[in-house]
Amino acid sequence: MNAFSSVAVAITALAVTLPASAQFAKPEDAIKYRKSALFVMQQNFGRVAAMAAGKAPFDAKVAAESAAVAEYMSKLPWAAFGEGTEKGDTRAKPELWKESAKFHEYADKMQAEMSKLALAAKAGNLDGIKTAVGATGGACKSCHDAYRKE
Ligand code: ASC
Repeated sequence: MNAFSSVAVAITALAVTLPASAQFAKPEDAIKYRKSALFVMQQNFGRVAAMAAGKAPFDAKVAAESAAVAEYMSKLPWAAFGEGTEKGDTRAKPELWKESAKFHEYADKMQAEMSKLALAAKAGNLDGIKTAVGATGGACKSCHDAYRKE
């Protein structure tokens, strides 16, 4: 590996691990952070989902931008589900902290589906967007069914 690629790898590692190592001053801040990230993600996903469902006119540029934002936001909530953040203004079930590996599998699955959606939207492919919206929504739902209180 040459000097340039080691620096590139180091920068990439930093960019990838930064959110995961995020620290919060208070548990309330972590809860607010993850809910905020999920809210911004949902608003952007929802805009694309409405187009996929024919409830909003298809605008390829808006879909691509919204899906890109949703994809980025999908990376952020997980660092804020640390120990000590299970109590407070949250609908997360306590099981989430006991089944951390399973929870992170759901989170990874959702991110993977959201990335496919961002790709389809970037390509301006409405059929691809429809498929990816279905898969992404399904990933959201299965985790909610497991770990979110009503
Ligand atoms: C959304 C949203 C969810 C998912 C889920 C899909 O827009 O807020 O929780 O999609 O409803 O089934």
